Amino acid sequence: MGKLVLLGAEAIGQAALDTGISGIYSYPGTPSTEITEYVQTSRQALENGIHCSWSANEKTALESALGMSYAGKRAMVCMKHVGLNVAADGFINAAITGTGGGFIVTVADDPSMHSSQNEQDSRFYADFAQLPVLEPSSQQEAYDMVFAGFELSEKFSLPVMIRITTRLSHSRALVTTRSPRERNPLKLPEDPRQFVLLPAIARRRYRNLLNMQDSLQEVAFKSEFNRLEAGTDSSFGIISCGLAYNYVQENFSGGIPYPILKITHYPAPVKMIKMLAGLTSTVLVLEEGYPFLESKLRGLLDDSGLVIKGRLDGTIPRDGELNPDLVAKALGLPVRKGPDVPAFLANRPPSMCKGCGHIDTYNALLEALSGFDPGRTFSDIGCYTLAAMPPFNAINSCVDMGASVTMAKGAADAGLIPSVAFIGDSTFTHSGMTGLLDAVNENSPITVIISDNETTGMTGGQTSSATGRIESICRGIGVPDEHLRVIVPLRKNHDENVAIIREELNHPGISVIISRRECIQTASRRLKKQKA
Ligand SMILES: Cc1ncc(C[n+]2csc(CCOP(=O)(O)OP(=O)(O)O)c2C)c(N)n1
Ligand code: SF4
Repeated sequence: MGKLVLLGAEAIGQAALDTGISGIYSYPGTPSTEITEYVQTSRQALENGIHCSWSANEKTALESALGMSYAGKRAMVCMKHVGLNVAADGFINAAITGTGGGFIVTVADDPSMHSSQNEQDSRFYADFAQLPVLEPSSQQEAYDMVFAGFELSEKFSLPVMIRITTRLSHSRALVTTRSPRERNPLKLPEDPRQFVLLPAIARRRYRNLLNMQDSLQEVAFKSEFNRLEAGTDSSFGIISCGLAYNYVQENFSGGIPYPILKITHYPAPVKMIKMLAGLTSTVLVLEEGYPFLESKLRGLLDDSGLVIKGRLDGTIPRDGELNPDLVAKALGLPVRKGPDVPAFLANRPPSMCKGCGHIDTYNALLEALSGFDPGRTFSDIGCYTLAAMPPFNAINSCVDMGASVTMAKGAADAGLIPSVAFIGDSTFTHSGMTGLLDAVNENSPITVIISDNETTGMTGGQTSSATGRIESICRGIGVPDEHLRVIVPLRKNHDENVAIIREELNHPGISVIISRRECIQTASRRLKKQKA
């Protein structure tokens, strides 16, 4: 036992180590990145040979962790919420195969989209897959839930989701840790065909999953994490999910007067919800993300005469992050005003770093495109997406990772020729490569610019899967040598780079231009390390 001050994300990383994981698999994405970074810099992980390098994307990460679980070992996969869209195929099907060693899928949601393209709520995925979810209300619970999650996973041989959100992931608290547990030995499934989802086996396994649902309900009802507190004033009741419990506590320093049902372990325990409904006539549902539970309750309790308040009736805004002030308003309490935010901390629009290679690449691209009508540059997701802003105004789409290449292809198929895809090296190996194969197979008249800064810059400079191998990957996919060009994005090369890009824009088939210069932030960290 020890005490550590940890971010929520770090508490999960430390707990994963203490519960005896053999591997953590991840693709970076805010607000989940710090879990894996914590493990990567941990002596405990190093000494125990815990696998913790970055995967190419969330799907490969999830499947690798599932393979480790198949082999009997405890494994965790971590990702941001949109990463689960990428990994969804494996996630849903892992609920049907079941697992071997404990298997936790940690997903970090980002309500209010602080650094994301949407604010989807991962609880829906777990509900869809019919899997349990643990949603911590504090850093301590985040730590404890990793232990509980592995126990639950090993008891039912099912994946368990841990859902966190930005605020919990990125805030610190004192966490009491436990003594590390032994790692599991290698152990293969007793039924050698358990993981073979041929229809006859899948049907049997799916019935098995369905048959477990009542027991999962019962376990959630008895869970140490779900609690019904009676309160003294039953004029209304509260259901708080995850972190919202913390926000309610913040509003009542002398104890919560209303009956409150704290739900941090799903499936939401129906018996407890009915018990709360028996205590009051109005229920306020506080949850981070979508009105997941609230919409379920409306179906469940519509004929009970119970008034249900929450995000669906406007008591809480339908979108955006929850906070103590919104909870205070919903409870009819005065909002306590804190000190004003100093001007130097005020929000600043994000922009690319001065001297970044993406800037030189865009400058060359914009000049090369000057003879064409605008509206033909499909971007991907990375630091280079910031070229959507002035003074560049250089890109016309950014939808999901990998979409630049395939959207450029689709637009070219429609007759928008040339179309340009602008993608970073990490995003290219995440999910741009397969789109390039489609474009190569049809020799689509698109120019793909891979702006290779040899790192995953936007999420803090994690290693990129194919550093040093982008040319050979493109060749392997079938990009012809004469249209596979490499440029160095420096001001002194501007004219030469414009000429090369222009040549390839005028080529009526597939071309790839790799624009390579190391991210200056990564370079300066590397040089500092070398000096130390
Ligand atoms: C599915 C998904 N996973 C992760 C992220 C988080 N994310 C945003 S950009 C990015 C990678 C950017 O790397 P790269 O394409 O090399 O560009 P750079 O930022 O280095 O310029 C990641 C991991 C995301 N937005 N979507
Ligand atoms: S972090 Fe690196 S890639 Fe991102 S804007 Fe700064 S220099 Fe460019």
